Amino acid sequence: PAEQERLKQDIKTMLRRQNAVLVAHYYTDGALQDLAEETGGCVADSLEMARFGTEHPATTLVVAGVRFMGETSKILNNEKRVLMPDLAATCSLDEGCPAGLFSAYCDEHPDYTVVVYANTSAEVKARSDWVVTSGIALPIIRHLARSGEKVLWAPDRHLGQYVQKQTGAEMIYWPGSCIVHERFRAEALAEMRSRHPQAAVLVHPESPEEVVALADVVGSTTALIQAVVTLPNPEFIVATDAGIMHKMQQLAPGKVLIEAPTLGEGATCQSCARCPWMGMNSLQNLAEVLKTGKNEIVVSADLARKAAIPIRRMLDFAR
Ligand code: CIZ
Ligand code: SF4
Repeated sequence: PAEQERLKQDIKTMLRRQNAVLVAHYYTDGALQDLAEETGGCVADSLEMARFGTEHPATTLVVAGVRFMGETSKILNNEKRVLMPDLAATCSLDEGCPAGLFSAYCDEHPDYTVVVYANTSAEVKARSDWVVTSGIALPIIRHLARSGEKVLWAPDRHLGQYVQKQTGAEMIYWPGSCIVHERFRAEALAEMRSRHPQAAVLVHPESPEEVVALADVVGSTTALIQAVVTLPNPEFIVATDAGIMHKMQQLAPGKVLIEAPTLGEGATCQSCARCPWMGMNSLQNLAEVLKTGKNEIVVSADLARKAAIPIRRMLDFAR
């Protein structure tokens, strides 16, 4: 703890001296989330992280999250320095949607509007018409459906199918999934719910359809946090990355939070509902990048210009 305190003081000093601000995702370690808030940065979902970076005057953004979040920050703020605690922090959705193959898929379907989830590389974003996050996907797809557009959706097929059901849009899907959310199990969840009759079930739409079907609330991380604060239930069963519970518990200290069951739960599976890549962010490697300036995100000006168009379209729509 004394060591941890010293580390935090060092980080605070370096952030100040370098005119840097820390932006952390809800799925990262609680210590990082706390530090982001204590130092005037933000803890948020990917949409709010992107927006925060564009509005904050700092000249260095330190992004504690996964690679696509750092890239999005760099795309929107090409003149700023963007650092990440670990550049190997990727995402199964991003990894499962390589730009070359994706671009070919788009070329095969020229009459479709290309909508990609924020969890993609800069190259994939540059090939798209719209970028969306889970918090804004429904209204954007509804808007497109109303104007008669057909949607090519990538890369999370669970989220895509959920959005399709809600909006009735004509959609085709790239076959990607999140290794954390696809592990939630409907049968075990139903059983858990029957043991906790007072609990509300909160599900992120990256989860399989049969898990989403059991939810009292389906929504983005921000929406699920809001649900814990506003719903009267004393207990919540949470089907998304367990890192989110830090913020939930902070805002609603009296509520009981229960992790939803996952595949391989028990002796064979420690922290199944924890994104291994989000978990690569720590106070140690955060201090290290501030000290050395390593792990800077690079996106060429030309690529950033192209990828910024569909992201800005989303940000303008959300306004
Ligand atoms: O699962 C993720 O990586 C999420 C929920 C990202 C986001 O939009 O905040
Ligand atoms: Fe990607 Fe899933 Fe990890 Fe989010 S939780 S970064 S979607 S692998």
